[in-house]
Amino acid sequence: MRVLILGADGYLGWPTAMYLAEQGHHVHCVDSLIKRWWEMEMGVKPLVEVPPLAARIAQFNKVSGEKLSFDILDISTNERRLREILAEFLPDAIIHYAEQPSAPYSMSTLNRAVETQRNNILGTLNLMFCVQHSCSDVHIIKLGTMGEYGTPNIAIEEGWLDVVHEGRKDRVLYPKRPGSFYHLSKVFDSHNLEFGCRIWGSRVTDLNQGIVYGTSTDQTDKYRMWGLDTGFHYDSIFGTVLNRFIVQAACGVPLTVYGEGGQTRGFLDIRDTIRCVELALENPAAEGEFRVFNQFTQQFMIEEIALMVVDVCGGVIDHIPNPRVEAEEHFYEAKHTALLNIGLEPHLLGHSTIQGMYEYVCSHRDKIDTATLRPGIKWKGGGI
Ligand code: USQ
Repeated sequence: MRVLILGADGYLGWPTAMYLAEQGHHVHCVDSLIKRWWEMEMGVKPLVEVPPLAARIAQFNKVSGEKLSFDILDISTNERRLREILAEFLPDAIIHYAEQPSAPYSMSTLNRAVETQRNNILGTLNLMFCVQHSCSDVHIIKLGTMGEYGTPNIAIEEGWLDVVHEGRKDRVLYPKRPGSFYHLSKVFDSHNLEFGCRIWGSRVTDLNQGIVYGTSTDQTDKYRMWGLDTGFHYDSIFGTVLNRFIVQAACGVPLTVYGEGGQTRGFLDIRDTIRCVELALENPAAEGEFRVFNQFTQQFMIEEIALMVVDVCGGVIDHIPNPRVEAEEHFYEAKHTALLNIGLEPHLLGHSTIQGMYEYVCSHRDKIDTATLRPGIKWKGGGI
């Protein structure tokens, strides 16, 4: 298939590009490189330095014999060039990762809340219109988030809810109660995309992904010696919780459980992210279908995650005051059968995965900037 990956320079985009190229797909990468600017703005870096996108694509093409192509492009501001790329490349599917991914970043100041929503919502809206104009039959695979649902006191369905109200039935988008301006941006995206399906007949799969962990995929392992790792964040802005706990254990500082640690979330291995996207690619949404998959494999409380890390890597847990506003003890039961039904075989979290991540992190221990580990951004009291 001809696959366009938006956000190909990121933690998920880069290993997805390498994987799909190795499966024989014709992959074109697009990225604005703005995440690198946000990292500089916040004073954080991935654990292992990530070469410029052009350099790593050239290196991958050289050592793998595959042929990734790329464009540097901001889809949220340059819809004209996006339209040209669609017309030139004629994709069968578009994988859209090109969004600001951090909840704390979006909660830090007014400008960053605006930047998050501008980048994410306008990027998706531009994509929808350009697809409609240039290749309306293309399948859009969009990275959403489980955080769109929040933590309701009823079971979470996969995107849609059947309701009976005053004796009448309907099927509605599952109610959303997101926990940050970042998560809100994804809610807006979902509504815009569903509207596009309903009005224009677009084909969309919205992957409501849980918290991703992992340092490695088959391709990053295979090509590591050529500097083709993915950008692994452990800081309090872009690092996700399990990745952070492993880094904290590796450098001997306490694991920062926010508040009680009873927050329950869906989790998945980075290798499963890539497989889920591939499954969506192989099983496209129908014309006019807004299809939602809840993309995670296991649910855990944050305290459980911390205890698992301590069990494998050692270390101590510090319950620090929660900088976020979120329920610390709550009901959580999220459905996630759709991807299993089309062939997902999950990598479940256990001793060997944590051990593997720990060894990878320890081999780069000298690069850890411990000053970026403690959270500095509070949900209440953000600046202008
Ligand atoms: N947490 C801690 N200690 C830490 C970091 C986080 O206790 O040091 C807690 C948070 O309070 C939260 C949970 O762990 O309850 C998850 O935090 P996170 O930073 O790992 O994840 P989150 O901010 O929800 O966002 C991440 C990704 C985002 C993605 C989302 C999936 O950054 O792009 O959309 O996970 S989900 O959480 O399912 O919405």
